[in-house]
Amino acid sequence: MIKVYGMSSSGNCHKVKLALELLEQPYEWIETDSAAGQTRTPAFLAKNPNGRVPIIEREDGSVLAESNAILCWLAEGTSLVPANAWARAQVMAWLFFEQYSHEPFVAVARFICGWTPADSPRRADLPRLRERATEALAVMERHLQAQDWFGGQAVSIADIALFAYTHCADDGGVSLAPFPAVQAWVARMLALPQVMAMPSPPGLLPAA
Ligand SMILES: N[C@@H](CCC(=O)N[C@@H](CS)C(=O)NCC(=O)O)C(=O)O
Repeated sequence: MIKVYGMSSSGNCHKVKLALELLEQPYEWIETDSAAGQTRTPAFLAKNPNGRVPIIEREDGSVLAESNAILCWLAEGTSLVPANAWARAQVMAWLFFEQYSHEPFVAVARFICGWTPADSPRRADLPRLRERATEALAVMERHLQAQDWFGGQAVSIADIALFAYTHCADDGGVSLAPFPAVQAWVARMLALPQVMAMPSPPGLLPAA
């Protein structure tokens, strides 16, 4: 059985949980609190020298890091990845978009609001992060005005990757209110029986 080392309130880790649930694949979840330094212990660094969750570990001890690489591996040959090469490349484009243009802003704003003290100097970054997060959501809105899903005609790993931090963007003070198509897509995702919302950060502080 696959082991997943992840933190339940992390969107990158939530992606892996959602994919395994959608694929109805059994797994063992090992709660690993990155905010408490559990990804920086010698034992964890031996598995992932980059010191971050999620990782998956197979029965032979081999390890894979990076949430979107994990999604690709888990979903290989399933309905969560289109068989057509062009459609599959579109899915990849959204995965790279998520890591470069979305997660560094939506997720980081949420991290600052949820895990740093109210007087943290990092809070000075929030206006810029929220601006960039809103730009990413506008790109998603434009796509979703014409299509129900990110990877073609059905839910795919692109939807899983983007859902992870989008559905709780408000935790970081990033509003979905200007984006009705994004809100409708979030509702479509949550209507899937295997898809659940992510737990809030342990100490969610006022977003302002
Ligand atoms: N690009 C990585 C990002 C992983 C990441 O940033 N993980 C955070 C939790 S969301 C972490 O483990 N941080 C611990 C640390 O930096 O010490 C992925 O998609 O898996």
